[in-house]
Amino acid sequence: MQQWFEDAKLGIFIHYGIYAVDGVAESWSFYNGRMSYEQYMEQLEGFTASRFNADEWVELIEKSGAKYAVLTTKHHDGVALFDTQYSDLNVVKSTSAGRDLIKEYAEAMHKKGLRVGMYYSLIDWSHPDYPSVYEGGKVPDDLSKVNRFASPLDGVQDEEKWQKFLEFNNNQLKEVLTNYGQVDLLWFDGDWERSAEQWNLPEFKQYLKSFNPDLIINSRLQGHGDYKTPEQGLPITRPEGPWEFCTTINSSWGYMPTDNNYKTLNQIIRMFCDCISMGGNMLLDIGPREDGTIDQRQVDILLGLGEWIRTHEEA
Ligand code: FUL
Repeated sequence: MQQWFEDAKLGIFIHYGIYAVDGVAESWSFYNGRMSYEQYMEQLEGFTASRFNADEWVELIEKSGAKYAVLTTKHHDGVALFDTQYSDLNVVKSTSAGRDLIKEYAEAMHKKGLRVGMYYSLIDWSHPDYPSVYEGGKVPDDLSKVNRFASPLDGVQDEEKWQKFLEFNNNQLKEVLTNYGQVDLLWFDGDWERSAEQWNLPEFKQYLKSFNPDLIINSRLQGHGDYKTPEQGLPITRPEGPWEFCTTINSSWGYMPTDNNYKTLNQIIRMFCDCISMGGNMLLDIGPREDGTIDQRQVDILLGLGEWIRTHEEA
């Protein structure tokens, strides 16, 4: 494990995407039938990033005391925040934002000397070659019939399509890992829908590391990652090996104005202490609004945590 990660203690997770337009759950809102896929995708029209300023984000990240950040380059909905030649479903081509937000983020992070993390969902519920929920271009009426978390998806998988989908992931990941300067960490998600064999592991991991041998990869890779990623709840006993605990500030990963279930600064500080005293890093999530601004309550938590860290570092 790279020393920088062991020393970091705090990272900021950022779930930014079209789901912030209506303030609904990232990807899951259509997957779970809360809204139709078509309705969900209408949010593309409302996504502007009109006040997105990567330097301001990074200044906040730095002030929080974090040494790295992880930004959603593409969630399970398949909408990329970067300029990808492999799908038009990206904010440059399909929203009025018309900008490569990952480029601006990476540049701003590099300028400040912070470590750059990229979240990438292995599953893509919009991709025609990904036969899960969106098989045949339609969300099935009865979602319970869809094999959601089991793997492999026997009978649903067309081998030729699957190979095409893996190639698509490889191509997009090459873009993420080579178009934006050094990427220090890759944060996968969604591995649960397929087996290690189907994700072509361990070759897939070797492929990723060929772009940067120092690249750190999280554990959501069917056991082939570099560190463990417990989510929303701190482990009771110290996990073996490097690990990182990810958590939301309220109860949502993305921007959800109706979610007022905010943790207090004291609760966040307490979680942070528990986490680092067991040798972990904390990856604290924020969910910016569609225009790129951040709710003041989230800003205040980050600033408060940073102040606490600085005071206690000196003590
Ligand atoms: C989960 C995802 O399904 C959530 O939407 C979120 O991105 C969280 C960090 O990981 O597995």
